[in-house]
Amino acid sequence: MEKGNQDRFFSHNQKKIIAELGEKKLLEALRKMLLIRNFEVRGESAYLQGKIGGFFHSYMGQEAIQVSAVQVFGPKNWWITSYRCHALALLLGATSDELMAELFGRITGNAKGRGGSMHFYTDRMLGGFGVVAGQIPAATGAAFALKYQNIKDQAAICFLGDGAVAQGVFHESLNMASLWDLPCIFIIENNHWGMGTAIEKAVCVKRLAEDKAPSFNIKGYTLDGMDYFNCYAGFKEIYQEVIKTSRPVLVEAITDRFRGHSISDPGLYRTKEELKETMVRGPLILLRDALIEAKILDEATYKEMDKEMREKMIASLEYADESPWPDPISLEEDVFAP
Ligand SMILES: Cc1ncc(C[n+]2csc(CCOP(=O)(O)OP(=O)(O)O)c2C)c(N)n1
Repeated sequence: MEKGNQDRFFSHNQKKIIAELGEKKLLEALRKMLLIRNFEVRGESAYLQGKIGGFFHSYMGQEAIQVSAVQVFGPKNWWITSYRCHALALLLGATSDELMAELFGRITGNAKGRGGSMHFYTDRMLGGFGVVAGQIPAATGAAFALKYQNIKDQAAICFLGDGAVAQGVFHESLNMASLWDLPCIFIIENNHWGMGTAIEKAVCVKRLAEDKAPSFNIKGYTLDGMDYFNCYAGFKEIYQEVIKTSRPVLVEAITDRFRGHSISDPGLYRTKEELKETMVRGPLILLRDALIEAKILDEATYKEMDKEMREKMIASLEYADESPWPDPISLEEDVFAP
């Protein structure tokens, strides 16, 4: 499949970013990626053992985007994403214990075991959304609230999949955000597939941000979503601009998911070779190799970091497994119905 758009990537200077960030922050970024990767791997295996029910959408392969975004923008903004929400919750301070317990449906879970995989949240994350594109107007509302309250050093950051771009509410929200000068950063994580539908069959333009943005009179950017450094550089410029101008922007981060749409998707619409090709250029490998080359990391330290995260996740699995189930008597609590 033609991936296109590479010629449009934001230009960045990796050496400059390495010097600017320094060893501590770079290793922290790698650690966060390993945290996410290990959470997904362990969650997936628990699912396959029948410990987890419902949906499970893995973020594996897309880690560079949200890791760099949270690092650049800082947690103190409004954040929102789709059902593919495990990583963002981890990055915004939810513990792997509470998230794993949520997947297990336990009372100690992030949403008391009621939400499951698609509905993680934190005090700054307005949720994972199960309805495709449902988070876009909510993010626009959060940006409106910032403007209304005259809060000038924050933005609303909205992640969405490429499949959400064809929804009407995407267009209504971006039109309104532009008309009203709302500080909203809309980030399309283009992993090329909406379930089993290729993006080329769903959206009529090639560059999702750069082709669409002019119709809303806003700026559009294309980032290499596999490359932490490219995302970091792009997000840095974008954030400064949004805070300065209070104008929305549209970003496309081109990436790949390493798993099917959800855990029950065998992914028959793409070949094993295609997947292998994309996995050798995965975000973890790219960042690991760059840090090794810069002499910030060695292979042994990387393995140690990975092991540390694996053990953390095994402890979270035990925590979840030993946690009590919600009492059925509480079933109607926190349910809002007219
Ligand atoms: C309004 C709506 N229509 C259809 C669905 C079923 N559905 C769930 S995920 C999905 C694909 C979305 O793909 P994309 O936006 O690219 O996100 P990705 O899963 O790739 O992260 C669809 C069609 C839904 N949840 N909501």
